[in-house]
Amino acid sequence: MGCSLACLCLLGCVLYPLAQCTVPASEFRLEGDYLIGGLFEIHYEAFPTFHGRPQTMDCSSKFLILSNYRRFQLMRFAVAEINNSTSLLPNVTLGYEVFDHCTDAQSFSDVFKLLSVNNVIQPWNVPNKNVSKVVAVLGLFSSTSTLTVAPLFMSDFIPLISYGSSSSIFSEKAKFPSFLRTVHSSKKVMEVIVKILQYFKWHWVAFLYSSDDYGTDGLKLFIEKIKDTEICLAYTHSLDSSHYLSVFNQIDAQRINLIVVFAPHWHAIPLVQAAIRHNVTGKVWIAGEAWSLNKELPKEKGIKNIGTVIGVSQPVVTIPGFEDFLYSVKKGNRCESTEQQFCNQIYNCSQESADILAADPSYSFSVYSAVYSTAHALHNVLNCDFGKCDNGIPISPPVLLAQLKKSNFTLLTERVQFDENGDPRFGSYAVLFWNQTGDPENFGTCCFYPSVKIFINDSKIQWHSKEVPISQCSKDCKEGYAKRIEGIHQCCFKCEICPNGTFVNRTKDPFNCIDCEEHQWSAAGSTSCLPRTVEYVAFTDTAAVVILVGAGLLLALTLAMCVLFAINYNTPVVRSAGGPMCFLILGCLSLCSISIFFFFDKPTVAFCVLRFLPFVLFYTVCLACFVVRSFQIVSIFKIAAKFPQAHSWWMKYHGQWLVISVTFVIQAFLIIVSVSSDPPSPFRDIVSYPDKIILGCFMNLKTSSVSFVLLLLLCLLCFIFSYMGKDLPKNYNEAKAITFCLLLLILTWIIFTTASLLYQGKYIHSLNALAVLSSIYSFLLWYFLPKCYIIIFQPQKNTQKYFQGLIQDYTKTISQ
Ligand SMILES: *[C@@H]1O[C@H](CO)[C@@H](O)[C@H](O)[C@H]1NC(C)=O
Ligand SMILES: *[C@@H]1O[C@H](CO)[C@@H](O)[C@H](O)[C@H]1NC(C)=O
Ligand SMILES: *[C@@H]1O[C@H](CO)[C@@H](O)[C@H](O)[C@H]1NC(C)=O
Ligand SMILES: *[C@@H]1O[C@H](CO)[C@@H](O)[C@H](O)[C@H]1NC(C)=O
Ligand SMILES: *[C@@H]1O[C@H](CO)[C@@H](O)[C@H](O)[C@H]1NC(C)=O
Ligand SMILES: *[C@@H]1O[C@H](CO)[C@@H](O)[C@H](O)[C@H]1NC(C)=O
Ligand SMILES: *[C@@H]1O[C@H](CO)[C@@H](O)[C@H](O)[C@H]1NC(C)=O
Ligand SMILES: *[C@@H]1O[C@H](CO)[C@@H](O)[C@H](O)[C@H]1NC(C)=O
Ligand SMILES: *[C@@H]1O[C@H](CO)[C@@H](O)[C@H](O)[C@H]1NC(C)=O
Ligand SMILES: *[C@@H]1O[C@H](CO)[C@@H](O)[C@H](O)[C@H]1NC(C)=O
Ligand SMILES: CC(=O)N[C@H]1CO[C@H](CO)[C@@H](O)[C@@H]1O
Repeated sequence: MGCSLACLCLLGCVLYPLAQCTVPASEFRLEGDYLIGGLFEIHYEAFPTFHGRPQTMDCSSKFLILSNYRRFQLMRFAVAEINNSTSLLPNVTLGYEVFDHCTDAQSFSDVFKLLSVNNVIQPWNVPNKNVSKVVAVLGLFSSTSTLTVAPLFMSDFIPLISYGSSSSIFSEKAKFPSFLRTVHSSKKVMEVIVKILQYFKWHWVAFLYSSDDYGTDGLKLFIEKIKDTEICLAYTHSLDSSHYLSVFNQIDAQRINLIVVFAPHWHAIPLVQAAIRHNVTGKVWIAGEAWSLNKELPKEKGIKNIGTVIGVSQPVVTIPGFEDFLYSVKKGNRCESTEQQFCNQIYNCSQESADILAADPSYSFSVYSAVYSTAHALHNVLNCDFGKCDNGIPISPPVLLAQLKKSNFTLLTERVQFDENGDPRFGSYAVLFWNQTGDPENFGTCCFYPSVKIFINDSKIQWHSKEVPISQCSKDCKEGYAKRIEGIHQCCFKCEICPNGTFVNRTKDPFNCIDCEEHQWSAAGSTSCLPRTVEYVAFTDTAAVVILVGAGLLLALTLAMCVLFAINYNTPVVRSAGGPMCFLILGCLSLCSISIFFFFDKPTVAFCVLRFLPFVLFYTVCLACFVVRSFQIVSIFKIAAKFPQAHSWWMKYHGQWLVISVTFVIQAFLIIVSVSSDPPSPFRDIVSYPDKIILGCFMNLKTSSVSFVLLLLLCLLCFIFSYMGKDLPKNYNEAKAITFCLLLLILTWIIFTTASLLYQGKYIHSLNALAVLSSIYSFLLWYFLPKCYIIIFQPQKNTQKYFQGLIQDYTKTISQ
């Protein structure tokens, strides 16, 4: 019986009309034309216990959070200031109705009180429905509490202005249409934290969070923000259990030096105290704004051992007049007796004003601006102008909400505005550390508008390790080394040197060695590619000049020989040398030399064609001439005697010219076919030297090989006929000279081929030109020059008689 009575009593406290709660002197209430509802977690049950039956919350017995009480006083101060003001809401008194909301999900009496009119909660569609005097509600601090009560206000579009719930979910206007806040979303805070981590190059990070909506949202956002950065989340753990030792052990085992603690202070403080107790040393702690401005923790004994604490917070704003207000309020304060209060509007006022002032000052401006936003919106709805308002008109919540969203006024130094999600479009963050004296000291700021920018001056900061601590899984690679990931984290890697021909750009992609482009090269371990030098032999090069002079001399020599031969055309030496054929050979040799001029400078298609075409074509003719010459010599002395018919046929049909012409036509045809099917083309040799590109010509050996086979065939025939005539009379023994020339020719090309196998530099093309030149010279010097010598210096040997004598000698030896 007693029990059920007690239960009824408690229930009554929740639901019963709350007449006896109106105690005028209470801090929690102020009568006014319009009321602002307030929900403050002055007391808080951080670790709820299990109840076997329904119970009302008696908040005053819970853990007192002085910083929240300070915020509550700040709201009262703001309202008093607005009431005092003659420009803002003139002749309108603003009141408030505040409740202590000390649990996340168990206390709703305060919410119902705010929603009800005359202690009745009215359905939406009642006609002439009585409008509540509560125009907007300020609250709450914790994201979880806000999440549980917000839907009740959202259904009627009653503006709910939070000064502390930063969970990102509240930006979703589809779910929270009448929610606004004067604190930045955790999204922004995470951005700041990640910027700090990046600034100090801390890449190996532990993230400890509270398992409530604030912490889990923070974790989600953190993972999202570090996705495209070099930061690795090495370890995460929620803080609801108190097995801190195992958490610290794991963090130590993974050699993590950086711990982000994203939790309300009632979770963070026990953690840090445990860290001190368990001798955790040498860490960098990143404090979210929920505990970075805590007053007691930085003064705790042994806090310096745990390392350096860095925090983010809204800048501490001194609200002018607040201190005086607090002292004046507390001086005249009589502590009301408990019986007179409505539940959860009790505060055991044993605290001194100084203690309250010294409490964590964070979120001051949030509370202050929230009250002022409401006042300004009300001001606009009531058409306040020239010192008076349309006083007394009922305010419909959606109208006020619309004005709230349009807020645009200056408060202290900030211009207060909201973005389309009801998030603040003002304010900044301060980056601070806990200094030697246990005070938070700023060393950076972070601006949000138009984009997140961080300014850090770390010269002030005193690190526990004297220099900037590092938190990395693997040491950063040296320049030119690429990271090879080991395991699942991109922060753990081996360093591998990038081989030559590749480079690594650590800012762009530290994991891959990227191949240099074709026209570039790099040594092993490079960070960029260097352009290759393009090499070719210019006309001005010494080698080119020497060879070109040689070619010029050759032409002059050929011309001189032609003239000499023409003058002595009818002498036996010239006739034995071939007579008219001499001029053909000399002509062809000079035409061959055209090729030489195209082995220099940058090759073009024309150059490549001309390098090869004149030489092959006209050298074929030369060789054909020599074949014919040596054949004729042999045939005169050997075949004519045995096969007189064949000889006369040969003479009759000008067999020699026929052979030469046919060879010429065949070679010309072969060359035309090969050039037209796949013309020789300029070619950049990028293989032979890593740092050079050699310009040359590419010749398709498949199609042009027939031409060369023909040349070889002619050489071979030449050899055969020369060999057959090796014992002929001395003056007619051109065969020996031809053989020598051929040997020289073959030797030249063997030397060239060997050289080109060993050396691929730019001078290989000069060598090629030299080989061509030498091929031409070999005939000129060893075949024609001796004849010139005889013509000029031994005219006695250049007589019919002398020749006949030799032939007679020969016939004698044969017949012997
Ligand atoms: C309100 O005005 C009175 C008298 O002008 C002054 O004493 C009081 O400090 C003011 N209160 C605030 C909060 O400004
Ligand atoms: C102030 O409001 C009251 C009623 O709320 C009204 O009687 C009084 O005339 C108003 N004073 C001015 C200056 O508007
Ligand atoms: C509004 O309040 C008055 C008394 O304050 C009451 O008589 C009336 O019934 C209420 N209207 C509604 C719709 O609840
Ligand atoms: C911490 O260190 C102190 C002395 O440095 C030692 O007395 C204490 O036992 C240590 N505590 C733990 C939990 O290791
Ligand atoms: C207020 O708190 C003090 C100690 O902090 C305690 O002794 C006192 O009983 C409390 N009073 C009430 C009414 O709870
Ligand atoms: C806010 O007010 C200022 C000054 O009154 C004005 O310049 C600015 O355009 C306003 N901004 C918006 C978004 O209305
Ligand atoms: C710590 O910071 C406070 C406030 O920023 C400053 O007044 C104090 O001089 C600093 N202490 C040291 C040792 O730098
Ligand atoms: C950083 O702060 C130091 C003093 O703490 C000051 O001397 C220095 O000029 C500052 N550097 C910048 C870039 O602001
Ligand atoms: C580049 O590396 C390859 C393979 O290791 C090696 O054969 C070559 O000599 C190197 N070139 C240079 C220029 O170091
Ligand atoms: C690396 O990449 C970045 C971004 O693309 C570029 O700005 C930088 O110049 C590159 N560094 C080198 C050495 O190529
Ligand atoms: C002008 C006016 O009404 N000022 C009142 C504002 O509210 C405070 C109480 O918080 C009163 O003391 C002022 O008289």
